[in-house]
Amino acid sequence: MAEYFQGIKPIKYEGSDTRNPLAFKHYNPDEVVLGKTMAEHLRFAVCYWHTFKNLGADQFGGNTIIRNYNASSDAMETANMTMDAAFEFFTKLGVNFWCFHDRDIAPEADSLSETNKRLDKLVQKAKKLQADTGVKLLWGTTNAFSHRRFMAGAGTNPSPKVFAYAASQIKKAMEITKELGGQGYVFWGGREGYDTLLNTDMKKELDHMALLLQMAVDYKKKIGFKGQLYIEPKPKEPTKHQYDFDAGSCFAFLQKYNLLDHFKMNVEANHATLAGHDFCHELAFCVANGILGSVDANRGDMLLGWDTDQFPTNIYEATLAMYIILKGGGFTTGGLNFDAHVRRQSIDHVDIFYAHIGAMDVFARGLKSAARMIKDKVLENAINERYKGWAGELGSKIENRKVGFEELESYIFEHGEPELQSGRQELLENLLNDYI
Ligand code: XLS
Ligand code: NI
Ligand code: NI
Repeated sequence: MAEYFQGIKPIKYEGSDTRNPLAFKHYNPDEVVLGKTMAEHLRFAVCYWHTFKNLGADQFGGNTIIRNYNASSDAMETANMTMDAAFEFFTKLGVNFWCFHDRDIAPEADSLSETNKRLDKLVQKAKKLQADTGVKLLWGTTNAFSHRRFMAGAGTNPSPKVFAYAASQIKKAMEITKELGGQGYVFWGGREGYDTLLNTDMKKELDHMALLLQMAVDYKKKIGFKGQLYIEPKPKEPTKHQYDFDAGSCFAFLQKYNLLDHFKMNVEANHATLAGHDFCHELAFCVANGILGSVDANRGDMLLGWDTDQFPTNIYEATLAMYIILKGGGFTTGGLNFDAHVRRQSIDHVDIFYAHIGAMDVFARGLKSAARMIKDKVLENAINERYKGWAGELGSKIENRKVGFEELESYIFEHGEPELQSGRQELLENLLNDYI
């Protein structure tokens, strides 16, 4: 088989003193941290769409990146070469998982049935490559947002015929995800929102979006797909407003439509910031409500207000994120998927290696620091101390609904002003920095 990433050998852990830019300084897959290996904790995945299909185009200019696996004028041949290159990359990088949209791996044909036949060919190829390399599928998904038929949404489209098309695509994408042993399936509603309220029946659209998800749940049961379903919140872009705005609005939506038992969240760092939150807020909200599933690990740029999908580099944020994830019980079906692409000027194939190595090292450092914080109970002790009143007599009476407004009023009449305590934010910030 052709070698696409020539001159690059499998990436190894060499420790923090190495000067080799093509080695891990912190990610040591077999090193045990809190009872599990780093590979088991972090469950890194490479995404197909950005890493192999992104060629540097932006709103103002076309492709800048030329790939040797993208060289054929025949779309199916290109698809085959791209997949060979992808598995060579996964193997050389040493990740255990990948993620893809149906349309990433096989080009559309003139009809859905022809498109599905093309897809089947690439799925068989992926199945073989997975078996040969041991790389597994973290999650699959469908692209129901790029083609012009989806310009007004998929499940929220004003036309039932487009709804039917989206349903057919999801049906097939769930089948192939099952065929490839996928551990999850993601719904990202790129165009499930609106561009203007002037042409939008919001109630109808929300009801229809729920119907599409309910049908997906039914079909999942029917085919016996055991993977976890995820919703990936994002507040906007490409729409002005996306209904899956953030984890909080998805949580409310799932409850309203009786879908909560079937879905967890796939939290993307850059989407959190677009929603006016931060990555850790979204993670903490999900942990607090038992809906954390998986993570799209990337970052935005403070000065650019869109989904720039850059590789994560912030050790501080990765430490707190890993702390929240570990305290939430860690990943089960999910993992850290690098939904990120190299910058437009990073045109060499070595750049996608640097990007992933750096990002993996950032989360490996985050994991190790978070594990030490957990062992030392730094935040845990401070939080327990802060809430300790709730373990006392008054607190437990309130929590167990033994008292109401009248009893609480009498209590205050009798005991007077509550005593106050410091929030200790600066001390805790200093302590966190000590662990990084
Ligand atoms: C786009 C999303 C997308 C999903 C998968 O902003 O992040 O890439 O992860 O459809
Ligand atoms: Ni994403
Ligand atoms: Ni995104």
